[in-house]
Amino acid sequence: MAGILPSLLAALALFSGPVHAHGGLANYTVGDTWYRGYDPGEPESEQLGQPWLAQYQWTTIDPIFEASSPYMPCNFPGTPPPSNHTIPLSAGDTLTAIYWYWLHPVGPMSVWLAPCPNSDCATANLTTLPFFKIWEAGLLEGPNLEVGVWYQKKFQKWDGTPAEWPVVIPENLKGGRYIVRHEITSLHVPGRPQFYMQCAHLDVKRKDGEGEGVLPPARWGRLFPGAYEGDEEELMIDIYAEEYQNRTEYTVPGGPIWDG
Ligand SMILES: [Cu+2]
Repeated sequence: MAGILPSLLAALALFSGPVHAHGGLANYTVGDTWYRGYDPGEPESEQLGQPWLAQYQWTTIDPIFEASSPYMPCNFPGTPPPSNHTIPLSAGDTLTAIYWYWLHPVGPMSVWLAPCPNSDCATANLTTLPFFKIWEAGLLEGPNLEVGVWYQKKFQKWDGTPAEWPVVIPENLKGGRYIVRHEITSLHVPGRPQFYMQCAHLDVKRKDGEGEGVLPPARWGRLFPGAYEGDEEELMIDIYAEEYQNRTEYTVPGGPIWDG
């Protein structure tokens, strides 16, 4: 933990202001247990393959700008950890994603899961693997898109404490290995959405006596790229435009959530 905050601060200091300062998912917690993520500010050789690393590699805090990017699934370069490097938890548990100094206030956030074929997450082809959305949040309250309270704004912390994003893994989810994908989309630059995503391996157990659980029907599956057209209004919207000054509703793109 100790090394993560200073390196992120150093990275942020290279940029001129909030508009150009980015970030990402640094750690995960389940209960009191912390799972370190990949740190783009630290040497790759000290991280890839380490037994503690269950997150996919991301080498820059910069966003991906193209919804059609082949790195939309799990960021760039998206190098997977070994399949047996996982964050273990039970269906119904809360997985919390931790960020430091998340600076952007506007845009949707979502969490996705993909079951790993044959439990082998690391060899899965990320761009043909269907993900289903289990959580989403957009604009929580008005007065409009620009200055209203988005979940993204509520989530950010300016005092150096961790920004926590807790999400319940659906209680009825089938046990097994999954790729979990957290995405923050920032919309503060009109017509140029910024996609920030990180992935990790989950090993989902069933609670005693709760049965085998289920997967959502195939129609819930979305591909990355593919889940977004890239030109839909929800991504291209100019939050500062006169025509949206009374708008208090926002639809998170990518289809409905499945919560079991
Ligand atoms: Cu940024």
